[in-house]
Amino acid sequence: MKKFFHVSDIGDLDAALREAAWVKADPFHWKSLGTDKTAIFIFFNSSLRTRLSSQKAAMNLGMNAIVLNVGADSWKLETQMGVIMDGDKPEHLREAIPVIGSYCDLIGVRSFARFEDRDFDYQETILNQFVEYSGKPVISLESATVHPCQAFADLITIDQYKTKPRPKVVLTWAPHPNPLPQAVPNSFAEWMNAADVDFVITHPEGYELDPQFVGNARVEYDQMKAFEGADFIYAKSWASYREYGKVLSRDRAWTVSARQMAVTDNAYFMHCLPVRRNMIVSDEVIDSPRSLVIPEAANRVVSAQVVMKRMLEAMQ
Ligand code: AN0
Ligand code: CP
Repeated sequence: MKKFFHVSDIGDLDAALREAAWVKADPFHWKSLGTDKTAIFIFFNSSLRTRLSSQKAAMNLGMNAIVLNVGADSWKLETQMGVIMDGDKPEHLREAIPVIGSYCDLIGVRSFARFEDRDFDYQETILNQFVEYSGKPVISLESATVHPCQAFADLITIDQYKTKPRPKVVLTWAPHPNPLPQAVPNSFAEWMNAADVDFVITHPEGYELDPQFVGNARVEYDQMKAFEGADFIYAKSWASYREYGKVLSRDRAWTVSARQMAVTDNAYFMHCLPVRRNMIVSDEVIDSPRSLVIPEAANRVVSAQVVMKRMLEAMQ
């Protein structure tokens, strides 16, 4: 595996889920795989789970893990090609990437959508430069359009808690004061479309995701209707794709509460975190025994470890 962006990069999902169960049961089994290998994790944006779970997964595999917060710990990096560098950024990605590549065996990068130019974001301009110039395998730790380590952890969680062979899974938009990236819902949709689940997406008009991620999923604009009989509710806020980067609604009727959960089939509640309580989800729902947010976050170590394990195996 030279890069991990999309569900197609992991291959057969049943095999990936079997491997995840094995990694979860015996995390230190592959401790010698990473001996004398180094992972570097580059963060252009804040993180709690991704940086800690990536480091933990690398350590479980016996690797050395180095984290760099761009700007805070390093020079500010210019990312646009062909610019006159007379501003506040002393170094260009074009040099920084091969330098980083020369110090490690695999690279993880967090670089959120900027919402300035949809094409720049949707072409994954930054991450693709890492792929092109580092010479090392690259993992998206949430890039402009995808968050595959999250979606894989979400699938592992659903697989772990499902009580039906084909559960109903609903992705619902929820309100938030700020415009948030589409990476989490894009990847969740991509992975659910590839998995054996009955998948429904619900959001207000104007929040349609990029069709390449929606695929054949059912889109239902009536949130209560979408929730009927659901086994898993996955909440997330995102900014508009059509009116790129805009917040079109802050309607708190979309906040997931006991009212909507009542029409589900006693559904589990999921969210990738960080979550704003009583904006995305009511205290009552997130604090209920049906909330999976903590085990879901714990599975981030498992998904990251399966991905890095496969990358290390390919180097042998
Ligand atoms: C980010 C997002 O919505 O993409 C990270 C989520 C994992 N969330 C925030 O910026 C609050
Ligand atoms: N879910 C997730 O990626 O969280 P962080 O932004 O804290 O890494």
